[in-house]
Amino acid sequence: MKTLVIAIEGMHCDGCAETIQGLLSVETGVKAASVSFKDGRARVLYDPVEVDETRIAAAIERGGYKAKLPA
Ligand SMILES: [Cu+2]
Repeated sequence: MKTLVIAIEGMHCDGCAETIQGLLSVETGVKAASVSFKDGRARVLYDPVEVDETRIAAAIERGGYKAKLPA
């Protein structure tokens, strides 16, 4: 299991964070996700066999937000 902390742009309120949390939690391989509007980022616990960072970022962007993978 791996943890990814990913910066997110475009959240306006706690509702946005909840929306993203929902998108992440249905992604295959994601075991847990917590999104903070205040911090502008998500912490995602995932199984690297089932999903990778690119797909996690894509799940966030499906909601209309911008995800920035750590360099
Ligand atoms: Cu919002």
